[in-house]
Amino acid sequence: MALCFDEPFFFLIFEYSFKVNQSMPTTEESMLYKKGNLTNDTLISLYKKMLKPRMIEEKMLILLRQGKISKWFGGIGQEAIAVGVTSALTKDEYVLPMHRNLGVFTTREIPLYRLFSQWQGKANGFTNGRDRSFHFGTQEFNIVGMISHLGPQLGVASGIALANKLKENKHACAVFTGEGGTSEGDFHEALNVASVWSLPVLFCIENNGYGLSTPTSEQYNCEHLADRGKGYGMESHVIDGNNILEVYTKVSELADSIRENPRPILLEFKTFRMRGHEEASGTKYVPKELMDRWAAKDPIDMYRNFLMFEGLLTTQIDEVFRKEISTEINENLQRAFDEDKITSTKSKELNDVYQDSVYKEVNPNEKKENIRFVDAVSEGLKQSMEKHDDLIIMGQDVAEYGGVFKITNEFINHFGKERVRNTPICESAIVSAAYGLSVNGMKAVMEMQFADFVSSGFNPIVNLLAKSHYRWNQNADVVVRMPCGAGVGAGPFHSQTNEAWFTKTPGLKVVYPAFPYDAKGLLTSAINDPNPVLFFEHKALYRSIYQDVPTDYYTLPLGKASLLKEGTDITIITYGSAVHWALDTLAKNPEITADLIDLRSLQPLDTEAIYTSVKKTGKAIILQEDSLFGSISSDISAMIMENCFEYLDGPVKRVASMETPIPFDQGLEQQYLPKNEFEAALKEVLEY
Ligand SMILES: Cc1ncc(C[n+]2csc(CCOP(=O)(O)OP(=O)(O)O)c2C)c(N)n1
Repeated sequence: MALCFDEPFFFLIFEYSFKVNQSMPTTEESMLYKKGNLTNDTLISLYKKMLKPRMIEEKMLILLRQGKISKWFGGIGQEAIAVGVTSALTKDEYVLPMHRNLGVFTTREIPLYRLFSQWQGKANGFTNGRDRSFHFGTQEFNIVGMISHLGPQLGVASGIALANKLKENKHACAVFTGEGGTSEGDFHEALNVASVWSLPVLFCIENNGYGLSTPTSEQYNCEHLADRGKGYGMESHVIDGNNILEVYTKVSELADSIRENPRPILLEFKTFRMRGHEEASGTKYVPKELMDRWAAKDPIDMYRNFLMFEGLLTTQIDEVFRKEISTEINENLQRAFDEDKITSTKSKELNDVYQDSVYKEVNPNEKKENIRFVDAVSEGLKQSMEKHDDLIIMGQDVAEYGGVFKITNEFINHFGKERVRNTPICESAIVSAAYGLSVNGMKAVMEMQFADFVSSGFNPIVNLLAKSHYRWNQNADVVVRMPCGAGVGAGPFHSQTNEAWFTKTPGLKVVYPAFPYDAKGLLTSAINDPNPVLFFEHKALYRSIYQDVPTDYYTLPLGKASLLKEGTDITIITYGSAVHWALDTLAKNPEITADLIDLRSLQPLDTEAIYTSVKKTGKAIILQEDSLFGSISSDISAMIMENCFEYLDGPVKRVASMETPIPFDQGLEQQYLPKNEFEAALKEVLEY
């Protein structure tokens, strides 16, 4: 039953309260609450909103003991924060909770049976049984759930806030982290980006005393985490996280303020974790006095006292509220328990890893220009920016400077600084922000200055972007451009071709063109594709390879190899700069007639092109620039053995770089690369 103060029910409460108040002492806690001009309706509704997650949790603890649910991360004692913050936002504003923020989900009024189904891994949940507890999001309720790695959540909020700011929709956004999570680099990166870009986001730290078993004294060395705001040039506040009115009033005021005047604010809510990190782990390491002290500050008990003192609540009415919630919990739980266990098929699971993308072929026009690889990438990117108004480019030095390879030269003159964004040096936050843009309906291309530096943004790529669609049906419309490769004397940190780090990860697409024509057409398609794409651009090809390329916009399909040469002796499978080594070798040895396959995409991989050719020639050699072990050539070799064994007239050969880091000295680098070994290896297989 919803409580409304112009209904007769109100008078009933009032009567009761009046009587109760006669005998109720003034409590110290009551003095803590400042109701300002909040209506009685709001005061009561905040109470009920806190009561619900508390009662759900109490029920969960019983179910846990009965072995009916698995892990549980308790937020008992912290409800005022999730409830207060969520109540201060409008329902169309995004909120990004963590593992103790049940109050976010209940305040957004997600039907409880859906939450219970989620926790039981059932179909009425949000992840089709694919992810657990609070690791889910829902666009229906504008909630973006966490990934286990904690920190990336903050960068996602920066991306969502960026989209809000660009859309000028005057939306605020709130993201949560524990104080433990603030030690991650992602925290620093996300706050710094949000500050530099004046993004309307509330960064909410729930400082609950412990990160698993680690007390705050071993987590950070400053008095208040909010003090760090100063270092980011950011307004910050310390808030009593157990006082619902302080949380709600302060956050409402700040949310209003950032809607009008976009900027990030850091909020530190002081509270305490009253249960174990997760239920099974207990709280032995927490001193009893500390527990007792905080138990006396329970946000719900204190607030109840206050409401009673104010004459807005009585034990009888409290009982009515509890009964209502209890009935709602029990009915919804029964519904979730009655729901069948989830079933699926392998093909459904595989289909859901990527969002369906319909390839729209746009044919090149007649007019062509002879341009370099680097120009083709630039053209594809520029024409995509013209085509998609919601496409944002982010990267280090990409704006006025035009990027270190000048791919985005003069882009700001055409598209402005809002869409061509210089970023601080913070790959992880920018990948996360790119995901946030996508969650909020925009598209992003991020330029890694060098592919090597993707290691600093690795976590959000393989955990956030790659798993998102499978986990909660949320696509990640992000292209990460990867200037890569050796042969330019750049040493171990500017020469890697690290595609194998990503081809291993389901959920990512990996594209690796070898020619200007392919680079332009595949880049436009990668940008059209709603899935995350790692787009490799070999630096040594940038200014050395020319081709006639259509001047207008066109697309090429991802996942289709190109048969560069046809022959009968052998199949050569390769990609990237190694395509050119193979071409050189064949030019030098005209007597060899080979099928030369340029893969162009590594994920999806055109296995049909490979098998068709190998079945025809009976021999296969795979040439790549990457070092051998654990690389794509190993998989292709195994796949040929498994699918074409009866057609083979010799062993499949792999030719790849040495198992060392990439040396700087040009002589050493040439020795490292397999270019000069390919000819001999090819002849060896041919003679077999
Ligand atoms: C990157 C990463 N390292 C370690 C963990 C394991 N872990 C999960 S929660 C947690 C403690 C988090 O503490 P805090 O951020 O303070 O949040 P709280 O659990 O106290 O709410 C740890 C260490 C993790 N999930 N991710």
